[in-house]
Amino acid sequence: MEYKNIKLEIKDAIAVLKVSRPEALNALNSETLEELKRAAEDLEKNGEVRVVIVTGEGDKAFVAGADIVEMKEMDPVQGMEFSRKGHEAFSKLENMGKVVIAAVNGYALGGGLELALSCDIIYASDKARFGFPEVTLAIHPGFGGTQRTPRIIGLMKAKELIFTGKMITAQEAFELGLINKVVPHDELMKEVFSLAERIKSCGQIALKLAKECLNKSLSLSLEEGLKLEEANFGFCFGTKDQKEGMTAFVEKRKPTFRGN
Ligand code: DAK
Repeated sequence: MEYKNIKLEIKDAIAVLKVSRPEALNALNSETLEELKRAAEDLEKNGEVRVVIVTGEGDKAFVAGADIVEMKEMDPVQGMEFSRKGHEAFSKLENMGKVVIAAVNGYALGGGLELALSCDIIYASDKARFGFPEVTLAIHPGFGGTQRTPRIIGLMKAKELIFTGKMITAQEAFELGLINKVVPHDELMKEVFSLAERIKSCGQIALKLAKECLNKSLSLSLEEGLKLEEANFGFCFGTKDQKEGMTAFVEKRKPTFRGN
C-alpha cells in the first residue's frame, strides 16, 4: 500500500506506523490524516499484525500538531471537515482490535498529543514535550483533545493544560497521568518493542475483547459495563487460545497462541 506522509513497516507481527513529514516536524495535514485512517483500516484487516507502534520521523518530533499552514486559511466548514478527518483517523486507531502503542520521540503538541491519546499506551522519550498550544493560535483542540484528555487525567488538569497552552516535559506528563512511562531518549524504541513483544505473546482475541471493555468503561454505566464484561469474558471460553493457555499452564509449558 502506497503512502506519501507515513511509513509503515511490519516485522514479526509488529507494525511500526511512522508519521513522516520531517520538514514540518511531522505536522498533520489533511492528506496525512487520510493516510492514517487508511493505514489503521489496513492494519485492522492484516491478520499478520498483532501490535501497532505509532511514532514520528526523526529525532525531534512525534507530531508538532495539525498543519498550521493548511489551517491558516480555512473557513468554518473546512475547519469542521478537517476536525472530522482527524476524528475518523484517530477513532480508527482507538477502536482497532489490536493494541496500539505510541512511542513519543519528541514534540507531541496539539494534534500530535491527540494522536498519542488515541493510542492505548504511551511511552515517551525524556526529551519529549507535550501540550495543547491551540488557544495560542485562537482555536481549541479539534482532534479529540477536549474529550479524551479529561477522561484520562480528569477535568481540572485537562482545563489547565488546554486553557494555558503551556508545554510540559515528559516527566510532568507522567506525573499528570497523561502517559505511561518516560524512558531515556536512546532507549525509547527498545523499550517500546519489548512492551510490544510482551503483548504480542498474549491471546489476541482476549486483548481485543479487553480493549473493548476498557474503552467502553468510560461511557457505559457500571451495570452496562459489567454486562459487557460478562459477555466478552464468556466469549474467550469459545476460543482455541483459551484452551491452549490453560492447558499450557497445567502442563507447565509456554502456550502457543494462534489468535483463534
Ligand atoms: N504546522 C506546520 N508547520 C510546522 C508545525 C505545524 N504545526 N510545527 C512546526 N512546523 C514547521 C515550522 O514552520 C518550520 O518550518 P520551516 O520554517 O523550516 O519551513 C519547521 O516545521 C521546523 O519548526 P521550527 O523551526 O519552528 O522548530 P523549533 O525547534 O524552533 O520549534 C516547535 C519547534 C514545535 C516548538 C515549533 O515548531 C512550534 O511551536 N510548532 C507549532 C506547534 C503548534 O502550535 N502545534 C499545534 C498546532 S494546533 C481543529 C482541528 C485541529 C486542531 C484544532 C482545531 N478544528 C478543525 C477545530 C489541532 C490544532 C493543532 O494541533
